[in-house]
Amino acid sequence: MTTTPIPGRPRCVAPRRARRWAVLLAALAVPVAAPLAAGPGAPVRVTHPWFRYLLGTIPAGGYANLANPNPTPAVLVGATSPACGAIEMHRTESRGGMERMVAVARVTIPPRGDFAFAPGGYHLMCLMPRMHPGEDVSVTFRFADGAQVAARFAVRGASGAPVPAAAMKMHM
Ligand SMILES: [Cu+2]
Repeated sequence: MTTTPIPGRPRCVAPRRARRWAVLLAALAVPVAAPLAAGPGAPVRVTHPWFRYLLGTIPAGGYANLANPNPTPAVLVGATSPACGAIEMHRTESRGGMERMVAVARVTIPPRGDFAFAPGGYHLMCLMPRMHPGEDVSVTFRFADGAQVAARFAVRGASGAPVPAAAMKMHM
């Protein structure tokens, strides 16, 4: 599966070396998550989920808040959606005034804590998006313990503002 770079636009994928480091660091950062602790807890709660959609040829950023109601960490290892060719988890870094995105393999939601995918920080990167502003599309989060949590993501346009119902039929 490949994406076609848009001339003049940076591809939204991390350089291979950065990605390897990100995977390694992510692996080190997870303290062998709660080995066989308590059984499956309550599902992680997903609130305010939305995508910023630009064009079908440009990855769409996905944002949401994830709340872990359990006394053990929840380790998110990926997400899928029928509206995306693939979903990567990215972190935006700024270094020397330059912003770039680094792919991360996993994200840990602390016990009874929250984790935010938000503009300028961690986000879901929906590659080859198939969606239109005004719709909502399904995303399934996958966790290290095998749990899956589905959420409906509202699709917004470039501004990130909620799309009024009247605009829904226009599909941009
Ligand atoms: Cu990204």
